[in-house]
Amino acid sequence: MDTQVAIVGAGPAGLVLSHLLDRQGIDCVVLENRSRAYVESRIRAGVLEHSTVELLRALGLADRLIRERMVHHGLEFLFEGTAHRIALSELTGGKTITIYGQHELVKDLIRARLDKGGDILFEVSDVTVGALDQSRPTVRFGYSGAAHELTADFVAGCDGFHGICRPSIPAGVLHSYERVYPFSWLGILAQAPPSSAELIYARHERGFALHSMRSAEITRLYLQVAPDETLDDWPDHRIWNELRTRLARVGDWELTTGPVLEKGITPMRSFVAEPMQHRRLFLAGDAAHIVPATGAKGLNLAVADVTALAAGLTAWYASGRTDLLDSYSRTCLQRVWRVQHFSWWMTSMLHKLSDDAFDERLQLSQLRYVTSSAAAATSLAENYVGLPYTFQVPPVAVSA
Ligand code: RFL
Ligand code: PHB
Repeated sequence: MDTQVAIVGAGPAGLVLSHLLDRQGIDCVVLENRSRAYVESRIRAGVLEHSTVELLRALGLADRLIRERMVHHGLEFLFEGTAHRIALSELTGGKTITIYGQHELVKDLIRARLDKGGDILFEVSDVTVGALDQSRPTVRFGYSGAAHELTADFVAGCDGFHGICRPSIPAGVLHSYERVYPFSWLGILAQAPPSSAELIYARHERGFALHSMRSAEITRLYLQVAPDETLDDWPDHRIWNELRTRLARVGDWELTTGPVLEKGITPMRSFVAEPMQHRRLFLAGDAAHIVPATGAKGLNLAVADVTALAAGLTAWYASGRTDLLDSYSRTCLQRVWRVQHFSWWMTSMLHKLSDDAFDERLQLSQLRYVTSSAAAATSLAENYVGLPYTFQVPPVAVSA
């Protein structure tokens, strides 16, 4: 088997990259070790930045998203029993955020790719990448009971944090920067109408809570829990009681409840591997970096990475230019570290970090500041809706 770009991983990074390359007439094959049903039902992100939506729209991939999404113009911070609104759109010249489940987006991206005759191989096994310093690197894998070898000009490692691409890079090349937080998120999806029109980020003395949603009938809720806790420690009634406590506010407000459709626990971690390239292997998305979910940035950052990568590959195939590929890692890491800082900052401001009263006073002071100063609120808002791309975007406008 032979292609131009071998893409490992059919998450948002790999799938968006496959569409960007297709738009440029560049061949690619996507290899995914899970089944299509599994990746299409994996519940994860919900918040899409303004530029993520604009890119999907320009690629002609946003029809269902535009029909079914929820557009939000603001969010709330809840602390000391009082909610404070951040007017995201007013503070960012009209930008909005979009609520649309990551698994719905993944479904749209897969369907559109297959409809165009694109190659996505699901349930591949034992993927290994090799010959990275040759002009034609190889990806070996098992598929339908047989061993295969795919040769390509480039390999895109879009296989997430636990993938094989990053560990294939020889020892000593990468530097990792990491912070593991002393808490996790327990997330539930509930058959219950949202209790509020907007997202609520709550700082409470018992720990962080987040009210989000997926539709007019489905709520998505999160609780800060201890890192060693399991789902067995959290029967549904305990989850609802804790959410009710942490989301309580002065005045009239009630938490809507309903059957829990899904629950899971996610550790909170910040991680960056530098550089994001080794020879002909380019890392993108969670394969290269992880952010704690408090900033709602991971998927958006994955899309930004592959947009920069597609620009580099487009220039290389069009004219042999190597400058954009050579600067890929440097270009991406600027945004990666901005987003790392924002996500760490949101996490530190909102979670119970310790029993130390000094930490608590600092958090409350910061929350009062961002909810009362126009300058501080604007800084938060422009990061939350997503800063504009500072790099070249390959031509994607729908013209034909
Ligand atoms: P993914 O989505 O992990 O996709 C990687 C794909 O690679 C496959 N894979 C392999 N395939 C072949 N061979 C191998 N050896 C392989 N190993 C792995 C995997 O099966 C998978 O299909 O990475 P990608 O594409 O970089 O996308 C990143 C995002 O998924 C992630 O950053 C977000 O989900 C993070 N995130 C959020 N991001 C946002 O932008 N907004 C949000 O609101 C938001 N909320 C969240 C989140 C993540 C969460 N969890 C569960 C981690 C909320 C939560 C709770
Ligand atoms: C979500 O809706 O899943 C969500 C919203 C905001 C976050 C993280 C996750 O910060």
